[in-house]
Amino acid sequence: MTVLTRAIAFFLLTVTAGVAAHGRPGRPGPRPGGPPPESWCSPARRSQRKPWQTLTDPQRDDYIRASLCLAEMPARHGIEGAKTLWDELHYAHIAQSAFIHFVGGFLPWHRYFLVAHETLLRGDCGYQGPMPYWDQTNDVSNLRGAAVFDPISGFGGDGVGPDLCIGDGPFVNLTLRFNEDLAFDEPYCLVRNMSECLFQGAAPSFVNDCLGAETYVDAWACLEKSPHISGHWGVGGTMSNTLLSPGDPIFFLHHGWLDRLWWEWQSKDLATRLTEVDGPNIIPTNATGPPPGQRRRRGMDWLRRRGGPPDDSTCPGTPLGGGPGAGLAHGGGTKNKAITDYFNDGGGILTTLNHTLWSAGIIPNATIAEVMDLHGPLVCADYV
Ligand SMILES: [Cu+2]
Repeated sequence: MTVLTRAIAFFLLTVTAGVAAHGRPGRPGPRPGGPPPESWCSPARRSQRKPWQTLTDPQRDDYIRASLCLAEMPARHGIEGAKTLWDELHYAHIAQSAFIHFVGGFLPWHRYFLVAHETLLRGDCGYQGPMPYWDQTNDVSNLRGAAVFDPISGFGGDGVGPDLCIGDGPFVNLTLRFNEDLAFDEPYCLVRNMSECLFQGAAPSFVNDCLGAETYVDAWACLEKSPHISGHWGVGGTMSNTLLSPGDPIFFLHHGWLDRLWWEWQSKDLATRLTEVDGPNIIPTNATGPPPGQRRRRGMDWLRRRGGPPDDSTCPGTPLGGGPGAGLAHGGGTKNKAITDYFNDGGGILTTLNHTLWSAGIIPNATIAEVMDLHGPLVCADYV
């Protein structure tokens, strides 16, 4: 059994483990042992999510400190090959990449992953400030000058040299371990290869198109393409790899922005959109993994060859054409019950509120229903 099939087997086994309590270390939480009532998340309890640009210098410093702490704290979730908590977060995304992208659960799973990340930041590394996100509105024409990439107060800048490892900032020595196939024998660096051109899909005009969508499927497919892909490809390198992207700490700020946009869309009609989810629960082909026969590609090999944008020919045509969601939004999922039954979607090929969300044991499994409301007890956050 390869490492990857072992991981998938682990995933399929543990994803059925049920939904447990929601105690969250580092935050005021309910008593362990039972889910809190819906009313638990009072405004005073909500985690504040703010644009990075609005954080004070001490808040930025503390967030960077806590992020570096995650990359040093020993792994503790039983994941083979993981040395640090950062590795474990990385693993949780890589191991199920084919089940969380280009599917209806894309937005809910990444919301849940933000909670997993926040839980570790606060519980293991003592972070107490607001959760930052990357508001990209004003950075479209000046990607490299964006505050988030400041080498002193931010996440450092572009890649340099032949390997395009980042050349400055606090994460210059960050070590990534898991490769696309979950092998972990050859650590590698954080790579960036910025493209302002590929970032253009983050422009407000495209964002506003998504916010105007009428249905969940249209909103999800729109958001996952541009601005989502535009942020990944605009930063490039590690971020432009569908599996490996959470290795770059900017990933969590990018997905915070995307989640804010989903919440903004939901907030236009909460009566409907707090329970509206749809789309396939699995992609028809493993579009996010390496081609057959190339399973053993190393993370660094991939990044060396494709450290740049996946396809320059899409530039300057914006928004990105043929991206995720295209042709998938209304079906195309597998009918292989051996897989779909594990998600608790009733055996069908469409994503339901009952769909199981899994984080390799970093936080308890949850259902999509539990992350739909930002003010529910599981997420309990506010975009301010
Ligand atoms: Cu992802």
